[in-house]
Amino acid sequence: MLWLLWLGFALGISGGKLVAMSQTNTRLSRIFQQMADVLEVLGANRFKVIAFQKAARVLGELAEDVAVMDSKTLRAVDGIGKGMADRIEAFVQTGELAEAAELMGKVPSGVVMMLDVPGLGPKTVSVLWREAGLNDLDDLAKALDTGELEKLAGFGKKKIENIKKNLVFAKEAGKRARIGEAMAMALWFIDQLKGLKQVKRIEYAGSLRRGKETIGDLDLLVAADADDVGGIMDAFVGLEPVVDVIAKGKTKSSVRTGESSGAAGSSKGGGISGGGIQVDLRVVPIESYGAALMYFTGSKEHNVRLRERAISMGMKLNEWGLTKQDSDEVVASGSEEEVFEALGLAWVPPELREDRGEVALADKDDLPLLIELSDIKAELHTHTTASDGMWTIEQLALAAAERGFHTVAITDHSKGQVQANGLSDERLEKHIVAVRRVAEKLRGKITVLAGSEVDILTDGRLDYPDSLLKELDVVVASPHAALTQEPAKCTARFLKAIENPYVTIMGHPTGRLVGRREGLSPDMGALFKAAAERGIAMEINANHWRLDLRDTHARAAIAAGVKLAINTDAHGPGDLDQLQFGVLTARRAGVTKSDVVNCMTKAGLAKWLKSTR
Ligand code: DGT
Ligand code: CA
Ligand code: CA
Ligand code: ZN
Repeated sequence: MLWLLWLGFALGISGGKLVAMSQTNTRLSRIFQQMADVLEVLGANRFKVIAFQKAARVLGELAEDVAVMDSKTLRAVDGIGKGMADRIEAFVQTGELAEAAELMGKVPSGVVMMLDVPGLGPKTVSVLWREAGLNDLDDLAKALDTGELEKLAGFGKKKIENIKKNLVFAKEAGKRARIGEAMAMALWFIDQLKGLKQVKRIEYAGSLRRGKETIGDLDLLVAADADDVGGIMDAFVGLEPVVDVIAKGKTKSSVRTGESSGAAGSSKGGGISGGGIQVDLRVVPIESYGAALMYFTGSKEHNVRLRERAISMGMKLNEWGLTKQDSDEVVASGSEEEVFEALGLAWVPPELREDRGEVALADKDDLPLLIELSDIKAELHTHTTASDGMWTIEQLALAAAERGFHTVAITDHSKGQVQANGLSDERLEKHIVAVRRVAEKLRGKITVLAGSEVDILTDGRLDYPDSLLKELDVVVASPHAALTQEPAKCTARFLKAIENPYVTIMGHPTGRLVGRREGLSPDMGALFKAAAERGIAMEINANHWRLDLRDTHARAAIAAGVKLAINTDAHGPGDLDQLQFGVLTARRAGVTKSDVVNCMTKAGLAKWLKSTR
């Protein structure tokens, strides 16, 4: 199971050891939480359930890596008893936990999937399975339609309506993996295969290369000689994560991995359930690599547009190349640039290939100069140990400095976020002093700003009084509760928050979780108008669970003249690496660096922050 450990590294590409640490903890935390859920479904002893829940929570928050802890230290961690410590050590040594697999075997996999439907807790799932005899999501859908569930105690009309709605969402979401998981998996496969001497080139194509927030399957493209294809395919289907070979051929093979990769969409499970992700590998001769990369990058709609253009120019375009219609003479095929050029087009960045007007822009050589990861110079939404983060103020600031940022804002949660240890008014006062102290100490290295991620309350008021907000340099106002509010109410709520004179950024404006929670649907047009007038920024939260504003929203935002912020919402080591997904989303929206406050110079950013007051 070495590849699992590698996934940890892949998720935090530049963080080195620290990153892998948090991944072991996170993975175990998820496994323990899922074991707690399954135990509860099975009606196990309550204390046993609680022990697993507690261990899951402790591991989720632990700053030190259990993989490198000595046995004594591990046993001394509050909330980790001897039994849990034994399990942790077994997992660290072998990369798996037999007990977890055994436990999962006692419950049909369809029942485990029910746990991933938002709003269905283990207690409800237990009743559905053990009393109503439902074994999977299809059973559940049928029972919802026939009205059979209304006979069960505790299943009122409203609850049933809610389950119905969430089931539709979960079924759709369950088919696709989040980009964070898909990216890690793709990089893992590429890393394994690029070392083969037969492989001349290898890249990921498809929706991943276009930076979509969710990925249906991975598309890998290899360049090699025809004689070498067999060996490459043998190596591919023999890789460790592969549990199922769907097809193995002379140009294409498809496999399925065993890891759920979040395909089941679970933020708590996602490890020991779920159906894995499909990986397609295609091998082409190096001469047609460019045309093939274009074809398999898609999107289908973009490809159709290009083929039409080729035909209108007396040519044919397919995965083998651009050829003359009458003679089949190859016009271009080796590189994407050559093919685009032969079509009279500027090279189109993959993120824009969605048939949203990009071909017309490429025709006029008028494509936007898209933002790049290296353009980001500031992080404006972070959490420390003061609320629910794993880093101290100084650790966080140093990590940001190491990335080459000139500014970082510390924005811990406000008091309404009780479960996230949000700061009371008094604690915030003290926290500001602590932040200023670190700022002084690190002067010359990085500018450290005092901020808050203040809750937007249900009625649009903020969770701190203006007198306190006034003391802060950065105020990120975000919704964390009432995330099913109806659109009109939610729009009014957010407009009120935007009007607050101290707000600088509106954070993750829908509160959705990709594949897990739909979130709010305010009238974005109205919000963008108000934000543009106030001169404040709307956030693209870069965490691959969030990614809101989403691409289409961000596109509308810049059209409305709204500034954007791209923040990681970092809670610990590795989280700053999430930035890549925020940048991909922005690129899909045609965002340039001048649209994004995180790309400003140090002085420019300071000036903008002042201007919002
Ligand atoms: P996904 O996997 O659902 O996230 O989305 P894609 O875009 O990766 O779609 P996929 O994996 O079915 O195919 C990869 C690319 O291959 C797709 O973006 C365009 C190309 N392609 C596949 N099938 C067709 C087709 O029937 N016609 C055209 N023009 N292109 C295709
Ligand atoms: Ca795909
Ligand atoms: Ca595919
Ligand atoms: Zn946050």
